[in-house]
Amino acid sequence: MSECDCLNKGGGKKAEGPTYLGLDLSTQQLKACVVDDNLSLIAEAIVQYDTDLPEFRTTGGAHIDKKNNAQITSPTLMWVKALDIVLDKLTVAGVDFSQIVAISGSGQQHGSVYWQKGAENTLKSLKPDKFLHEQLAKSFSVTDSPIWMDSSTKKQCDELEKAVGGPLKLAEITGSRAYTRFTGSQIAKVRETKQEAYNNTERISLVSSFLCSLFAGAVAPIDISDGSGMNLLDIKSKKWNEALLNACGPQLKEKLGDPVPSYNIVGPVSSYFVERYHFNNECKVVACTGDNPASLIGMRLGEGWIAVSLGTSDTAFLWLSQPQIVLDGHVLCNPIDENAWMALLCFKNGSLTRERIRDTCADGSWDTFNKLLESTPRGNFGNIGLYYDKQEIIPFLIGDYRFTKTGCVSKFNSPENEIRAAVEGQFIRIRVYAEDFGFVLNENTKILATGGASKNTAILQVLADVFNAPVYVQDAANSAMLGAAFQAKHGLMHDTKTYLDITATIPEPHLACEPYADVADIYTPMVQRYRDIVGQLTEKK
Ligand code: ADP
Ligand code: XUL
Repeated sequence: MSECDCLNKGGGKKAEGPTYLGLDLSTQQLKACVVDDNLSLIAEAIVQYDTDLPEFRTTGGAHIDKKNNAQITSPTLMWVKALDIVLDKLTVAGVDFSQIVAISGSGQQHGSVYWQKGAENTLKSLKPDKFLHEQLAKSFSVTDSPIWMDSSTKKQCDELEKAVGGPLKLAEITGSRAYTRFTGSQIAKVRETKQEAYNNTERISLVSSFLCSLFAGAVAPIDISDGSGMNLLDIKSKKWNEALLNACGPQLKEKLGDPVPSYNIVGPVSSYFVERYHFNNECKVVACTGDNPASLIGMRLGEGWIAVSLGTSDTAFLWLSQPQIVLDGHVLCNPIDENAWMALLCFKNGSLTRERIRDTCADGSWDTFNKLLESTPRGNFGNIGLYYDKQEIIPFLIGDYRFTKTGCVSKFNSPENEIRAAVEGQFIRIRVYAEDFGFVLNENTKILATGGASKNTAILQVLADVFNAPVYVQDAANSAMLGAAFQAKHGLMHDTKTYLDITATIPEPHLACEPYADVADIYTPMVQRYRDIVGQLTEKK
């Protein structure tokens, strides 16, 4: 059975009371789930873009420009078509849409959608007897949305930093220095390179607020948490920064609309969904947010916990009670509590790089990959590998780099050395930047893992060893999708119940791996060697 056929994974459970719909419009797939009033999963469906929508010819959900491989986009209409399909899959799974009282969603962060003039009218008058994708085919002034993998906006980043007095100042205002994938520089590039399209754009959405707009039947506001991934929002006042807006494009404030708290109710579900899928017309649409903020909602992180998401990107994040100013990493507004923030580190070369090493060293099989990984000792005889298929965010490097104890080599002795070097290198990288950010790693640290690779215990064992901390997992590996469903309930109940009350019913995470006793002796020096290697490599550039 393919992943896409795994419908109604809750075993066809029927909910008695109200239910909540959560979606995650991620890089490689659109996932949707329905949870009951206790937040237990009752149905789930997935649309994998590459295989379920082959007509868009994506690889890993994206198009890499042939002439400029820093330019990476996804067809906006593919996401619309994916929503048509995922809702049909939920229907086949027996979901009763009339029981759903609230909907929310999460989206890959930073990507942008350009609504053509007149698109909002189309959204408001959708015909229930037609698919969304048929009706919205001409609604986008830029048909290929720039996504978070893009790194083609260096020039616009420099201009943004200049507009407010340098990288540190930009980080102080927006929580991040200028990053190429952040939406401000992406919008500035569209304005410069596709002027007519920019002028024909009535509204600009993030991927999350775009998903929300489809359900709301009107262009939905951007929430403050995903909005903090744009280099445009003041993360303390929660308002757009005028100087930064002006640096990116004319009338940008009108095109973006005012940002809202992440748990905000945007409005009732559009009549399209009431008539086509029999949603209740009282069903509310709650603002959608970024996938990392949504994961924070789905993971219910307590004190001492660090979340590590092993998806298309590898990310690490935690709850922050105060914003701090950092150059490597991001501070975002918190999606649950308006008086808190979250720390985020993102590494572009996550699962797709592990897949590349699996394909070259383990015949494309995770089982073989795991056997080879487990057959090598912790520390890998001193071999360290850095594998950056795409321009990495931190460290700013691209390419493969292999080091034995004695120096740089072009190849390791065996596939198992290469596999362990790749996995250890990825987790040492997360540890180094987490420590630099100020994440405290001590005997109380616990890691909560999520994302596609978190079902792989051999990989999680390396994570536990490198961090010298136990790794836990939740029953469902997709915390962003679940977090969106939880946010639907949180948004609906926000005036009367706290997030902690609402999520009190979710099961505690369970222990997946504990670190071996010898790991501090092995990895403390390796972390230092990695720092030295990165120092040398980045200095050379
Ligand atoms: P996204 O970031 O698009 O939401 P996911 O979190 O769903 O992605 O992760 C997708 C990735 O999960 C795939 O690219 C795949 O490499 C990885 N994955 C799936 N199963 C395994 C496994 N058993 N071992 C390691 N990685 C896996
Ligand atoms: C976070 C980031 C990625 C995307 C896609 O800053 O760029 O994690 O959200 O998952």
